[in-house]
Amino acid sequence: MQQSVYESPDRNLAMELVRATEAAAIRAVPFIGRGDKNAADKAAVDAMRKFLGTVDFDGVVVIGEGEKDQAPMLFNGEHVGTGNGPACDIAVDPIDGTSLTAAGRQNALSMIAVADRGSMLDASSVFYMDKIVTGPEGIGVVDIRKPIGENIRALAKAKGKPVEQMQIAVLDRPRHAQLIDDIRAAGAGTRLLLDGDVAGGINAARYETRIDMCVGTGGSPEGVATACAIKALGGLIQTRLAPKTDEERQRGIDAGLKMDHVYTADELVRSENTFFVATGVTDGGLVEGVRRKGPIIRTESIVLRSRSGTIRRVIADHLAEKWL
Ligand code: VTB
Ligand code: MG
Ligand code: MG
Repeated sequence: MQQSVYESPDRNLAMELVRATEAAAIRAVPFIGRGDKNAADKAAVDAMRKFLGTVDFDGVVVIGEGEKDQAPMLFNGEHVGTGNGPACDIAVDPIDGTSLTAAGRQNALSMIAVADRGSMLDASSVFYMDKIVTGPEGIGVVDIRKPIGENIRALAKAKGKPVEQMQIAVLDRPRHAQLIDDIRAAGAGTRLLLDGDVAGGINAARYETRIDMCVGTGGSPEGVATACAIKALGGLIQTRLAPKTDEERQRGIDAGLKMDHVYTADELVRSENTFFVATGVTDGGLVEGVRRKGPIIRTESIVLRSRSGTIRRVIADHLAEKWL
């Protein structure tokens, strides 16, 4: 990796980033359950852009989620931050789960991942990737090229628990019908996600959750963002690009991406200095959603930093009068 001419992003950046995801989550609240996912996304995108503009760093958006769904987004190549300070790559999803938000369902969150400039894989030309994510026990044990049943058995053994107790998170999509059958046939249980395989992946890697593995085909942006989090959590992530058409495949190849290649965490994000921050929009398995408590708006966020391996939960009480 090319060494940045600026200093590396340091620990303080995490606290600055959490302000941006908090703002995006708070601004999305009026749109929860209102049926308009683009309006929710736009409110979050605008808030995130505005808050990031005040942060002392020189960020460039490598992955601004939204293109696949033709939703409002921070654009790939867009510069964010004051321009003073560390040069960083950014993967951002102002709302992961805009449909969840619009419907008033659980598990919508706002997230941003940051790493040293030039370190994130720009997978934007291919919208989907196959992914497998586990905790540290999966390293050297699980392999995306192997059948799912084999992976589940191997991970169960490494974790020292019966296969029957294994819980596998999968996006609930028609494309996963066979995968879901195979998981159940192996004797494990599925935890079907309506959206949000970033939170699913993090929960697979986190210590003390009920999810053992997150698997299936999901968004490429979410894959790179998840890798930033996994580098802090110490788990396993493997992905393989999953173009839907020959044309998309060729676009990926032209952009320098390797098809049929298993991308590891280190290939998805080459930096050892990654940050991952998420704030709940609606209540979820990773973080609670925004809630109003009289004069206060309360947010819950998770802040991960790979250098230290720390996971922090940040509960913030914001004065409602300043926001409304
Ligand atoms: C997933 C999921 C996201 O997009 O990555 C996904 O984690 C996959 O695409 O929350 P499809 O929805 O087309 O299956 C989201 O659902 C939305 O960004
Ligand atoms: Mg989104
Ligand atoms: Mg998303």
